[in-house]
Amino acid sequence: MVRALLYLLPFIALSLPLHTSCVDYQELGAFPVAFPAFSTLVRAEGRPLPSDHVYDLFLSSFSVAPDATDHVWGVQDVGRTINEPGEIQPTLISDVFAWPNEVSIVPETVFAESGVVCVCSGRLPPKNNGSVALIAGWPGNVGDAVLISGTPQGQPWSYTRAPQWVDMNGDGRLDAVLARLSFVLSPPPIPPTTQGELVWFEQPVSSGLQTPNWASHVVIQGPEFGSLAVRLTITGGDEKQAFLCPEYFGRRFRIVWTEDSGDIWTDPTLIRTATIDDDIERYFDVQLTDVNGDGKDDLLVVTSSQLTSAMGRKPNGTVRVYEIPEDFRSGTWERHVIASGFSVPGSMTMGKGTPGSAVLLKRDSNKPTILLSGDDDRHAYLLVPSTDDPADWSYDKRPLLASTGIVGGVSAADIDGDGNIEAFIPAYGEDKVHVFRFADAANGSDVRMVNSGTVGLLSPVSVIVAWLVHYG
Ligand SMILES: [Ca+2]
Ligand SMILES: [Ca+2]
Ligand SMILES: [Ca+2]
Repeated sequence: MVRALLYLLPFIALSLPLHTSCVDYQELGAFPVAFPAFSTLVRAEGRPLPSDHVYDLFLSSFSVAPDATDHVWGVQDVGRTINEPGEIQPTLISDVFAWPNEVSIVPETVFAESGVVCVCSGRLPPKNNGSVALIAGWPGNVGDAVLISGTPQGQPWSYTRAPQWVDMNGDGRLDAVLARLSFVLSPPPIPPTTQGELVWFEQPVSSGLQTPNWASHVVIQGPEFGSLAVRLTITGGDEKQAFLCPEYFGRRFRIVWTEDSGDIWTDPTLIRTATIDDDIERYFDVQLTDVNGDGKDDLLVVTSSQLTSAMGRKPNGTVRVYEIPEDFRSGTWERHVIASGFSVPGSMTMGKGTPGSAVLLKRDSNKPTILLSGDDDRHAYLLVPSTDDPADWSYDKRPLLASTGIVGGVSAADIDGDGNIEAFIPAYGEDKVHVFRFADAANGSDVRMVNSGTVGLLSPVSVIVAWLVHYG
């Protein structure tokens, strides 16, 4: 339905002069995938590999049409053909999932076996219940999906981001920890009611890879789309296991840990949370990485813009960095907003959001440029640091790509070992994945590249469709 609208509507050709002073880039090309949504690059492991720089690419794709078949794709050693992206031919991993979201690989440490793909899917109507599923055998003849996330009769949940693998009960087996969302759509104008929670699925004593319906345990209520497992310092210099929990609907950003000295999460009375921020933004994504190049990890966080007239103001989608305090349980997280002013084009903004996911284009010790998906604003951006000074948090936001529809989850790595970073940008409305290469500009040079794209006028679509597309 949305696709038909897109193609029927007139496009406006728009040439964007793109200008960066400390990063050089080129679009290598693109390859066709219907409705590409999430992209994930994973370092290949477990099989004879030609070099250290071997990455597999995973893609999810879904359609808003009620009877559509959705797909999970993989590209083995995507670096081999990266200079001719048009020759990239994804391999079908599965078409049994309704609304597949993030696709990733399960670390070899989980099952002592490489090549296990994990798929998270959405529950949203008109599709079926969401799930967390394991598929063994990648690359090659993959097996059937094993759904570890509970019984079909239970409450329907949607899973967006890949699990964090942590041994939560101390039995030596890594368990799957995820945020999940459940909500019920009502006839407009009644807004959907939402419930989010951080949950872990307990790896069974044996045959975890063949066993469906792992026992589930809820840690806290709130997180909906994602959580990130981290080990952070406390007073005295020790480290503790914790989970960073952005909340989109809850409009707060928290961290959760257990007071158990061995980081065992089975006693609910020992679980604690602290609020990192709650400035009414919609917290959407978090990564642990050294953003400013001072050698210490920071939190790279995206908050999403969405019109909320009921509150009398329009929240401002942002990219921001939090510096981690000495003791994460009690310290203050210093915030630096490095990009803001994102908005969804058009008059129909309900249920849409911008920006989307961010990834560091990290090559060496320099302060890295950030690649950012604009999501519903139909662009991809570069956030280019103004200087290499770690104390300078100013960035220039520069458009990299103008698309005809939603820009999906971006991914980047040096996938062919040439020292430059390659990035994949799914263009949902174009049925293709764009491929870019980034390099440091030569000293003193001012690199410039002109890219042309088209911007489509997306006519108003129903709130439900907007919700589905954004959160599928
Ligand atoms: Ca365990
Ligand atoms: Ca840092
Ligand atoms: Ca490269």
